[in-house]
Amino acid sequence: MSNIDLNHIAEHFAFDAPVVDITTLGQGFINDTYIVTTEKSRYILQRKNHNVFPDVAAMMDNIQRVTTHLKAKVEAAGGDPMREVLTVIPTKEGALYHREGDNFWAASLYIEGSVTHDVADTPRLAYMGGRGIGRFQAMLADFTEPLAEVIKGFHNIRWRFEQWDKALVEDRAGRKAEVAEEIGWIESRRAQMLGFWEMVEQGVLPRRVTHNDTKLSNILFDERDEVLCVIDLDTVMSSTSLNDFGDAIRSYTNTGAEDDADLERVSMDIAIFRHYAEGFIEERGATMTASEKEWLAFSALYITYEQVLRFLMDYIDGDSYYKVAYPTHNLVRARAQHKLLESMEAQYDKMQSIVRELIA
Ligand code: GN1
Ligand code: MG
Repeated sequence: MSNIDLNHIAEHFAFDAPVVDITTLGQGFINDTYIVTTEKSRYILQRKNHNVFPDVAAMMDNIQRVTTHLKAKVEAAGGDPMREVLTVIPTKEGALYHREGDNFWAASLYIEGSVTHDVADTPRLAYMGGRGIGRFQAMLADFTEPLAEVIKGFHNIRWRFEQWDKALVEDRAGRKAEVAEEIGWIESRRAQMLGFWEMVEQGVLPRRVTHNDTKLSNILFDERDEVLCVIDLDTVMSSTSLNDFGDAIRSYTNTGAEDDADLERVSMDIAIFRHYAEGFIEERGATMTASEKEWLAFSALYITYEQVLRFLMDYIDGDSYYKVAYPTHNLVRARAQHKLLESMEAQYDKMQSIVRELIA
């Protein structure tokens, strides 16, 4: 990034005053993120990853439409739309992003006084995370226009099976033979998982706005640890929004790490499940259909299964999608996610009865 003149990039945006400082905001595997300080306020400036997001214009258009809708809802409820919803800062020409060569840049308002958390290590954080995503979805329950599909077939298991079948035929890294047992995990649940997706295809489960990256760190909290705002809207798309619940359960409830080599440590913490579900249903229960309620708990199994498939497929493909720290990293991840899936399956009846109890 050193050869990019960030001051020059920043000049293209409609900030409120001259820029005095630009610093890197760490982390982030996908985009490069900076904090821009002007004489009056602070902003987030991001270089969007064009490999992951081939159509940045469509992505920014999704974000603009969704945040416009959210702001109207927050305003009507007497909240502060500038603090409770992400604000896209356009360029001086009024565009939602600035293109410079092969790089795409976008800016948003920095929400002062906000904090983030990485791990849901207390019941309250799990509950608050559920409320944050539940409220986000409730405010978008009447957003019915289709959104651009920014990543093809993201949680569409039919599409994942197409990629999977091809990966097995090609066996690009010559690793297929050594993972026969793991391949069996995928095949034995194929019909069940396809059955879930068919309900989305047939409209039994409605398509809604789905965030698609509901980890805890994508929620901003205020100084009293109340939810302020859901961020990282790059992957908002139309699909079943149950998957936002499922992916949160996959990440919040794991007693081990996503890539834990010690499978003894990996399981689903049913108490954390309950706290997250409680917060989520409090906010979202009223806008859910009967079939969404019935399949809410299953979405955790579906998303975790999909994650086993994606890690294992990437191992078979020779690690072309996920960054790996060592040669069997994707295989270790697949095994750990499979252990989590088994733990969810063993506790599925309990998950279902918790959901039913909370909805009643
Ligand atoms: C990727 O944004 P990040 O790193 O949290 C992936 C998710 C996976 C996750 C697994 C765009 O998410 O779908 O669940 O890794 N995002 C994309 O850790 O592929
Ligand atoms: Mg993300």
